[in-house]
Amino acid sequence: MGKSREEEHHAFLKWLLEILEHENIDLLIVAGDVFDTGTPSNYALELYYNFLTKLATSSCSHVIIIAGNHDSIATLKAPKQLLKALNVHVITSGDENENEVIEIHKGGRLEAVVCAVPFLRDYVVRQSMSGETMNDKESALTQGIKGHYIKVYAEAKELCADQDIPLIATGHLTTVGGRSSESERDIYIGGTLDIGSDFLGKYFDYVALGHLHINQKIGEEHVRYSGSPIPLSFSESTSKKRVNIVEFDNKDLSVREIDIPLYRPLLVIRGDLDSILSELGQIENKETWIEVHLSDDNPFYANQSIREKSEELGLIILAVKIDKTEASLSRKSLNVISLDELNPLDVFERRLEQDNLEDEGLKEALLLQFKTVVNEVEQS
Ligand SMILES: [Mn+2]
Repeated sequence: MGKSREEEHHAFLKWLLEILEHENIDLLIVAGDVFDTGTPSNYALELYYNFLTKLATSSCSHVIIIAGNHDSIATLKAPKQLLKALNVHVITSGDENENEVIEIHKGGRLEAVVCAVPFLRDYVVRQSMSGETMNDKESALTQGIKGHYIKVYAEAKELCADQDIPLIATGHLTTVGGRSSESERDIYIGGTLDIGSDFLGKYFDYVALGHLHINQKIGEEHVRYSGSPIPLSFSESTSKKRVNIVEFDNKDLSVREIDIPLYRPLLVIRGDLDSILSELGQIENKETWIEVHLSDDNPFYANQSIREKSEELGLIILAVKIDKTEASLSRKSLNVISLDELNPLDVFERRLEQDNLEDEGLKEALLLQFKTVVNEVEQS
């Protein structure tokens, strides 16, 4: 929506450094989607490197960063060797040439082994599809990903030998039972993953997951998403952002969720014109970013009044959306408010709608094709 999140990123990383010091953290895991785009801006790159440099001189002596579906492999990979000198392990693709099994030493002793599995792209999944332990009913995708985890688990197990140390895994995927916030992208096209805590949880003592934006545990205490550090859409405006602090006493685990201070609130308000105007009048924090969901008989007039009122009050409204039922009634007067609110898939769906296609199968095939193309563009 044309707004920078730079201040929020700064505030979060500053807070995170303090927490890492204060809690005496040995290992920081970042479970993917370091950047939102394959070509991050200069300020974002600078922030990333500055943060890692500061970490190198802190008490947190190990960092593991995996690539998510939004990250460009090339961008993360370029400084990989350099960062390794700072004890920062960056795992980008998980292909045959990349070692994902990382030993965590402290005071000369092996303290833990991490299977740092990144978002597995199609070509990597295909490499592990010949897994022998799978049953025929599972999709090839699920089989490939499970096969990959079993392979790294076996490697890690060998490193542990008979030592009683924690085995940790990472992952960047949607697991069965995970709650999404509607702003995450479908990452595997044309296939639903059948991977849950029963699978991941049985191999590993802790599983640090990324991709879903909501902090949550999946089925078991030791399979968790950290969630995103800042709300990434208005649908996340009421969910608390957190980091997970995981403590091991040999293999005994305890997890604490720590709230990340909210630098800039997001707020969704709903209703007709009168109720929205009165709610706007009560907003105290002028830094709040606001999204309005309008249900009003005269949305065009209401939209204008809301914009004028917010200007008068010095408030920042990022979007006024017409509630769906109202939208269909008033399609002629106010079709789409702003292209900023739509993602490419929304635009394509709207275009499809105009054609009134009767063949549902054709419609689905077109959608699937479109998603595949978008995915290819985003991953290139
Ligand atoms: Mn992701």
